[in-house]
Amino acid sequence: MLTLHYAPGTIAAAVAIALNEAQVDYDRHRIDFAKKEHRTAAYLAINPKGRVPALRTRQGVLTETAAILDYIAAIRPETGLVPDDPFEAAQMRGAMTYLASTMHVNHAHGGRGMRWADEARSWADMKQKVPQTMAESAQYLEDHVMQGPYIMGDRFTLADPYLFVVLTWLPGDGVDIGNFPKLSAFETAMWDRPSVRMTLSDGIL
Ligand SMILES: N[C@@H](CCC(=O)N[C@@H](CS)C(=O)NCC(=O)O)C(=O)O
Repeated sequence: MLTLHYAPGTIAAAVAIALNEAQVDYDRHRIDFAKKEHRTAAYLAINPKGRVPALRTRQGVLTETAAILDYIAAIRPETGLVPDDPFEAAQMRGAMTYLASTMHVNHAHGGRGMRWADEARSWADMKQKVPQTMAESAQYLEDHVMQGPYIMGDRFTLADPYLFVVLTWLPGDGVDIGNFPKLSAFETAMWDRPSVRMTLSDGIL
């Protein structure tokens, strides 16, 4: 049985949605950020980076959202969560890599400034920039990535739960998703998916 280590509202929700989409049963282990459970020796033994998600498998622990999503698609190939065409599969992974390396990092500048600087005034400066960088990322996705209705057009892929969770952060980051019609329609449609509803009722979103 797989075990997902998650904290509510984090990018771990993308993994939960993908597991639900693929109909993979899994155990849920909540990590309480408020109690700094992610910094305890017990959790650092699971993920030395002190982050979520982490997915325990029979072979060991996987970390990094994009890699975990790829694993889920690989153990359930029949769900078709990765496009068959190599070019399209790479386009999908390009979107996921952008979310991981750029947009998630923009978001983290709002509350995790201590990763990059020691002075409180530097954290405040980084936080102030978040509405701009998140809006710029959303505009890039709207104009160049989102084919609609899903990222890869009609086909639901691994990149969709990833993007969806990042979009749920926009209001808190001071960005109005209404300025991005394709992303907005996508987010609305995603809330109706049973996989998303289950993730919400499980308290993971
Ligand atoms: N590159 C990692 C980033 C994971 C990450 O930063 N997760 C955040 C929650 S969204 C976290 O665990 N933050 C805790 C911390 O920074 O202390 C991934 O994509 O899985």
